Amino acid sequence: MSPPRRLLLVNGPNLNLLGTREPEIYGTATLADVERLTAEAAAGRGFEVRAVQSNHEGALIDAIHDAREDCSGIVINAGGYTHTSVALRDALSAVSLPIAEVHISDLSAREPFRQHSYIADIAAVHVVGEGVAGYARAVGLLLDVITGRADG
Ligand code: CA2
Repeated sequence: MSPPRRLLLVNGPNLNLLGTREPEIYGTATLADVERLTAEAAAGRGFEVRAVQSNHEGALIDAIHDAREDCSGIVINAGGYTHTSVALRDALSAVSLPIAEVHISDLSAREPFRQHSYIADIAAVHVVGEGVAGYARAVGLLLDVITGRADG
């Protein structure tokens, strides 16, 4: 059976507030904009996207587990859980799907507590500090990994 032509897009806590606060850090695009541009990037390569956002760690973990059934990869901005959650990392590790880690802001230029990611070393793709456009680039790079394209 051929692998599913579907990606899971995961946005973690507080990303539902995108476009409403802190535009100097996160820009003015909304979560709906992010989900649309991600879906468009995937559609250009013949893939669809299932998008989930939650402020609850367990809901994110459940969505990641479900991806095992019908997705070929995961694009994730885990928000603050990036820097705290071993449980989210374990879920990502358990499903054995290729992962693209995205962050809207440039973590290297921010507070020390944002410098460590529990996801970074298990992700095949990292796109950080490119604003919401980074989600589209992450989709392209992840699909290169999934479809075996040599160098994008
Ligand atoms: O830069 C990113 O994408 C982050 O993952 C965003 C997280 C932050 O905890 C990470 O360190 C970096 C926070 C998302 C909060 O989003 C907001 C959006 C609008 C207003 C307030 C928060």
